[in-house]
Amino acid sequence: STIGYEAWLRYPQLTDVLRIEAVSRWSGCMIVTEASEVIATAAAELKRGLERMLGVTLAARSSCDSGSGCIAIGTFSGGNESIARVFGDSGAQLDTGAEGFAIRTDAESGIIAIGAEQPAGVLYGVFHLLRLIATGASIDELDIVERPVNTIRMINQWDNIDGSVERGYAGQSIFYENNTIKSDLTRVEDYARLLASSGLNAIAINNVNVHHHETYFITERFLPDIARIAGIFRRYAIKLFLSVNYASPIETGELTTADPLDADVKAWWKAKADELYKVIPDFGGFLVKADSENRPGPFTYGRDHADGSNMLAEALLPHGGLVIWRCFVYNCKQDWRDRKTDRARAAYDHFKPLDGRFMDNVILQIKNGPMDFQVREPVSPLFGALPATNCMMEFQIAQEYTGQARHLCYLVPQWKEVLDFDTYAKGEGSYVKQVVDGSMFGYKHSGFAAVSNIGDNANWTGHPLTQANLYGYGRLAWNPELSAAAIAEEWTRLTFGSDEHVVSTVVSLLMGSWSIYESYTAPLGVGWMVSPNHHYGPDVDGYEYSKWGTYHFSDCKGMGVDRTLATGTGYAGQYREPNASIYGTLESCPDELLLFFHHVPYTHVLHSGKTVIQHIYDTHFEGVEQAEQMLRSWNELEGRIDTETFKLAGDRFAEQAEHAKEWRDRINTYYLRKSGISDALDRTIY
Ligand code: GCW
Repeated sequence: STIGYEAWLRYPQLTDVLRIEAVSRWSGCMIVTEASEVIATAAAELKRGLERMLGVTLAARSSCDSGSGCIAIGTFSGGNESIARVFGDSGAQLDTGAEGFAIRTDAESGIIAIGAEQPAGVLYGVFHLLRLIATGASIDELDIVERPVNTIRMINQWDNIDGSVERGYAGQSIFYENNTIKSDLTRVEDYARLLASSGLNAIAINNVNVHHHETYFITERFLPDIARIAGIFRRYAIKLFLSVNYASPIETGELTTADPLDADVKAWWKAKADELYKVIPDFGGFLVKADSENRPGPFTYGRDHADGSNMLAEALLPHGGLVIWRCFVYNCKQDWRDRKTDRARAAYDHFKPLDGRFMDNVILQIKNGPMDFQVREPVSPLFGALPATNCMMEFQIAQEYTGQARHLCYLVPQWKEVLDFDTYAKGEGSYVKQVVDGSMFGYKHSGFAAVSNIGDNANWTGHPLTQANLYGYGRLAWNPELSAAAIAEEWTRLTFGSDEHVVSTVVSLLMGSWSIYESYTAPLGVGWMVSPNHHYGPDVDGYEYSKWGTYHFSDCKGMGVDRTLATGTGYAGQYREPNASIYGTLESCPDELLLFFHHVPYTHVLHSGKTVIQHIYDTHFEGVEQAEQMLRSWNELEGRIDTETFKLAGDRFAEQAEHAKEWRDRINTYYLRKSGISDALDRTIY
């Protein structure tokens, strides 16, 4: 079936007669005069969406004599008379920017006009109008101006050429198989539609861990095929980026060094850039994971991240390309006996001293937290600490540590908390969202990136409801002010239609899911406790004596990581005041992050009034009950949504409820044994 495949672009036929009439009144024809690729895409999308919702054929005309009840799309200066009539000279003054749009219902001329400065804006405007219609909004009096808050709104694929997807939980790659680029790229095109419709405009199509074969993506061996992929995304106004291997000159056997200050290395990358832009003139640039988790980088040559990234940036500069350089740099061969080294500190310690040394076309991509996409982490202290360096956010949609595609964990509320975090970089009210949208420090380039959660599963994401994370990410990158609940509702209506019982149930399932997942997994911000390597399921000590810098330090008296300045690793001191003191002081540290910042006895009393140990027991029992409740709520929707989706999600909710028990029992038993303190409510702990 195509239901999951079409995701939020199903546009089911409207059923309410009045509603059909109200929309049909404006759907006499489509007026489109421009021939650009992206406008052609916009026209095709409008036609398809409206035809599906109304069950009629939408004729495309270059002008409309009847002059009434039509939708006109085009750029302000593109020669579409209807656009000119509705927006007049004001079009250019609407300040829609390079990617924004205006939509206006003009009663006088009987036209709904979607106008923009550039074709991309027209495409976003079309998707916006379709969204309004599909979610039941009136279109009789529209007067909308929208422009994206963030200029880079990017997806990172962690896909490998052998067809596997690193941290992918929804099947194999849609791009690659058997060490080649797929010949049939239909799914890539359908993916481009999903991305563009949620507002995204950039994609890096290969894993940041660039292995041997993928190193050749930037050579003639693969470039013709990469150009095909770029061509598909171009039609949806999405720019293509590639992850590159820092040691490419060596790996390809052409040079013996990758030293960024070496003249031959510089020349190699310059020639590479020239070659690339010949084939893909609008190529976005490079995404780089260097000196991180055993990937090569400038450290080998005694150079730093500024030397390394600037060398690549110089090669791309004449072509307008960007270098997106990741800050996920830490010692992954730590000795657990070494209590001084703190992985949480690493990104700040590496990059803060380099502020101001990066070229204008370099952007640092910083993970939302200092560790690695845990269910709960503080916000990375690098946000706000780099006034003279372009920065962007990295989120992970894939749910590597948050139940993968098997547990429901709607992450938009978590991302919102990160974006709304006050860094105090310029005094109170200096939010992370203003750092990454570039406005706080006047960055030249900035925005959002996130690791995708899609694969070749029929419904893209495995779990039918985690499509909401992909959609929500795009919407939030467009406008971080949208609320998590509003995005959830929008997604639900687009996906499941307007049955109010379905809408309210699905929205509350989504909205409750992050907190439920947190309750039965690692407590109070301490993180990890997952099975090593694959990261699914509980293993309290799985990472306790490992080299990865991921510890909870539980003993018979207490648990947690002392990251205070006074007695711990000093990580808390990387924040500006008052955050440094709030986190660094036991009394003021928020409960949910307590064990990230402090080592406390099990009998420590939280702000909630409970002891740490009782909190652990209570949340784990409650978390399981809530997971079971999710399954029951879902089951009440039987008959109200298609049977396939109903069954697929139902199976996942059942698995989640079962697996939550495994989490509960492992963690509760572990801490009962460690602490010797029994549950005040005397429930079963093994
Ligand atoms: O989250 C961790 C993952 C790795 C990943 C790495 C990174 C791509 O476990 O699989 O590698 O982060 O972000 O580079």
